[in-house]
Amino acid sequence: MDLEQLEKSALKIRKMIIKAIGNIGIGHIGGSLSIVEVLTALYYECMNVDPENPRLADRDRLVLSKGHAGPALYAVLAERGFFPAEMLESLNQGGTKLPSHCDRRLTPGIDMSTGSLGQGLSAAVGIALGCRMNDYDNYTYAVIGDGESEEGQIWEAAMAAAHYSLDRLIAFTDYNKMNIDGYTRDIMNLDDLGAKWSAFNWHVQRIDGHNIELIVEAVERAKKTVGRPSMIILDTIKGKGALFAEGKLASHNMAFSPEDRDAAIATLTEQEKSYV
Ligand SMILES: Cc1ncc(C[n+]2csc(CCOP(=O)(O)OP(=O)(O)O)c2C)c(N)n1
Ligand SMILES: [Mg+2]
Repeated sequence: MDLEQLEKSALKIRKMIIKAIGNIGIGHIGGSLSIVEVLTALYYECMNVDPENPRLADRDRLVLSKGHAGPALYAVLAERGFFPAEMLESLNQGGTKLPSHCDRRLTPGIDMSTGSLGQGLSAAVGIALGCRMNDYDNYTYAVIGDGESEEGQIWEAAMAAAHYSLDRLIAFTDYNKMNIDGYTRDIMNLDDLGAKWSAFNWHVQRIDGHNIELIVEAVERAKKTVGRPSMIILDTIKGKGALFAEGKLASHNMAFSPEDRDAAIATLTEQEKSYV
């Protein structure tokens, strides 16, 4: 897909997320909207997945370690044909296959259950090790939060991935500078995050996390890295693309009105029109 089409898809996915969360009036809108571009780049361009066969043994895998951003991944999976888009209307409601946090037993295309922060990267390390033992020619991706990076288990996983030279593990940090109720610099300063991952012997890149072209290029470089896992730090804005949420600490798990929902969707529809 060309870049313009990818960017247009990202706008559509933003609208789907706002609509799905807006349907119940509250949810993790901020951290969902900050990862739209990375998920679009991965599922439309970088990953080898088959929506008809979501459990193929040698597929690429993604662990959304910041599992509260499930709605973003659901929108992308729906758009890619893993399940009908109408299912998004059941988000986080009784009996749904789309709970607010990812559950691999319920949702086609979800590779790991997540939500207890800190654990997902360890799961991704185990998955990457298992795939290598099976001689699969695939990649394991993980998306972690910056607030999540304050968890000690992240750094145990970082050490293990380097120890086992997992060069088919490619992780992203959604560096939106915000935790649940404050800025990461105030809660637990991550300081020079890139230097930390480098010190753990990861290949490190840092890019604008809302630029799909840069994300695809960074993944290409990560795939060429031999003998070390890769960390791609994404500078992002929490709540990106929805006026009522963008750049706001309160966007973490936010209630918003149907009027705010409709205004945000209308703005995105206008932006879509600038694409053919
Ligand atoms: C082990 C654990 N502790 C606390 C929480 C509650 N919690 C949910 S989201 C969140 C904030 C995480 O911040 P970050 O990783 O930066 O997420 P983002 O900004 O991307 O939404 C917290 C503390 C949790 N889910 N798991
Ligand atoms: Mg954050």
